[in-house]
Amino acid sequence: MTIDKKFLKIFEKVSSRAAIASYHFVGKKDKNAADNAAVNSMRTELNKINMSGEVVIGEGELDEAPMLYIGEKLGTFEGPHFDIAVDPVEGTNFAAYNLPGALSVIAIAEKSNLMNAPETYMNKIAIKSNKKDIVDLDYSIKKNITNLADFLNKDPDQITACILDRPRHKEIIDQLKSMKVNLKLISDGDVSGSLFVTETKFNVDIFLGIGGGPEGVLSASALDTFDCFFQGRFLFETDEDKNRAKKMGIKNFNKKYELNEIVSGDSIFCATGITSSELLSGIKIEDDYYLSETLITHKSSNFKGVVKSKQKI
Ligand code: VTB
Repeated sequence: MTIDKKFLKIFEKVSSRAAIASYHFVGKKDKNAADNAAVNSMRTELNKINMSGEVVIGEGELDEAPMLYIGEKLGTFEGPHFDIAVDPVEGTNFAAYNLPGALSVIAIAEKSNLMNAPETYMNKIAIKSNKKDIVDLDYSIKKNITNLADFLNKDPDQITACILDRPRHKEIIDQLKSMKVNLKLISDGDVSGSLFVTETKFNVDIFLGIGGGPEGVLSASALDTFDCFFQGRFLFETDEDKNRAKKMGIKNFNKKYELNEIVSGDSIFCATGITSSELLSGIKIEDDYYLSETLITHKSSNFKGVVKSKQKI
């Protein structure tokens, strides 16, 4: 089974309308308002679609009663069954402070093909080649960089690594520095961090480090059509984390997930720029229209491209 191509346009609309909704709060120093607007819009648009959708990555779990909670059913219930992962505003700080890189993100897979992930941290690693054994979460930083440099026919000082700028990454960053690897430190937004490995023009050879688990599932979906390598391992720190994970069907807390264990079968991924970045232009207004740019991928048709859209204000 594959996901019909007609859904590309349909989900592009969901993503771009959420970005437009959030755009109204860009620079207003209110992360929650920017997020709520996008969440509301995504939910309304998703409920119009002829599908039986279920949120597997969303704004939280049922007991927290958010909209787009994990397990929420969406759509008209007429049409294909989909798993849905959303991050209505990836980089809420970016939106609130009008900084580059805020995105509205949605990923779709056929029912039971997208990982239901708890809201814990995930250790991640991604490169452009889908060849195994070049990099691995179980290798040392030194081995990963040396292998990658050999594979790319470069020296380590010609490699660029993207990583969230966090104190927890001090050791990794120190090791990268000692190998003279170039760093691209990001303050938020590790879905974008992963997407930087997809094209040489972004000049990032490897994305690594610990970020959100839900963002890890979205990153794997983002890379699915690009034939990239992605691995993730959840970090369960508390018993509560472990209990939540158990409820979601996770038995081995130390398991390393390969990209195709996180997302399998056919998939669609859409990310629309809210504020501009190297990846995508943000929302703009021209005459009476909102202009948006959405990165869309579709695994079965091997479609990947940035689609511009124009919607009447
Ligand atoms: C990342 C990043 C997000 O949170 O997952 C990060 O993608 C991880 O959490 O944009 P910490 O901030 O606790 O490190 C964000 O930066 C914000 O949700």
